[in-house]
Amino acid sequence: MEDPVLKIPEDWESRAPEGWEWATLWDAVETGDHIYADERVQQAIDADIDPRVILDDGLFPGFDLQADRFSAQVIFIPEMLITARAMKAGLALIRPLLAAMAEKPLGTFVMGTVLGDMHDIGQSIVTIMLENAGFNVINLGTDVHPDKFIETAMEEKADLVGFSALLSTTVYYQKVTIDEFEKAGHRDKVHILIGGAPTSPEWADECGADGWGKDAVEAVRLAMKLVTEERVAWA
Ligand code: B12
Repeated sequence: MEDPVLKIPEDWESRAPEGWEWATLWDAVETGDHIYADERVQQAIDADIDPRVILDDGLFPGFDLQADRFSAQVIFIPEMLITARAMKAGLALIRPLLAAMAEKPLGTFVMGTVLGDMHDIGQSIVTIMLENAGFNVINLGTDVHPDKFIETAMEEKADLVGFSALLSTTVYYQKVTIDEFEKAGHRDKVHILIGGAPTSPEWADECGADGWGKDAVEAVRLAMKLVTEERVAWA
């Protein structure tokens, strides 16, 4: 199988101070060196580089390279896991900065990856972007049971909930979780968004979600629109 190549973002040189280099961070994410990834992201923050640029130009190239290799079965779970760990080290530093840029609380969003699914990079990025847009996000992590989504939505009087799924075997739990909200009598109290690579607008309709986001930008756009739409209030 052909080995995928590093995709360098367009205009990346002009989005960082002169003389700045990203190649060592690309290598660190690619090889899973989370200690260096953490150090280099901190240096980028200290150099006043916009956190969104750090994400796109600094972290994604090495991650995408490995993700393509994983899909092409050039690398396997252990290598992908250490790359994900390095990516998450960088995300953890960026998250509070983007959240601090938010202007006002727009609403409460409960986010998680559905039951049986351990993929969390995509939903973490959606979380970061929602926080940056002004949402208070409670992220329940991965492998989240429908009851946990319902319990948290109730406790937090959530405006929106989001279910991420990356496996064709776990997208089914997006529907199960929506059905559970219905059975519990809470479906009309929250707007429900779904996302993840194997999902689609058609699936969102079929499983009874209020919207589907192909990426974090779309997720934010939808959340901002839906939060203004009427719902039954939590008791
Ligand atoms: C990283 C990864 C892993 C890592 C996960 C680490 C982690 N902490 O997340 C590890 C190594 C653990 C892993 C394990 C497995 N994986 Co995996 N994995 C991937 C990989 C390479 C990248 C996924 C990713 O992070 N993408 C990057 C993010 C940014 O994109 P995203 O998740 O799509 O999210 C964006 C949008 O979808 C959207 N979005 C996401 N969530 C939400 C939620 C809402 C509400 C909204 C609105 C939007 C939204 O916005 C996000 C940001 O833009 C993909 C292949 C690929 N290239 O995508 C395979 C892939 C998903 N895995 C796959 C498989 C098969 C597995 C395993 C079953 C492998 C195995 N044999 O055990 C296990 C399953 C474990 C489990 N039970 O979950 C398959 C799934 C095939 C399928 N259709 O079912 C894929 C497609 C690879 C492949 N081609 O074979 N995996």
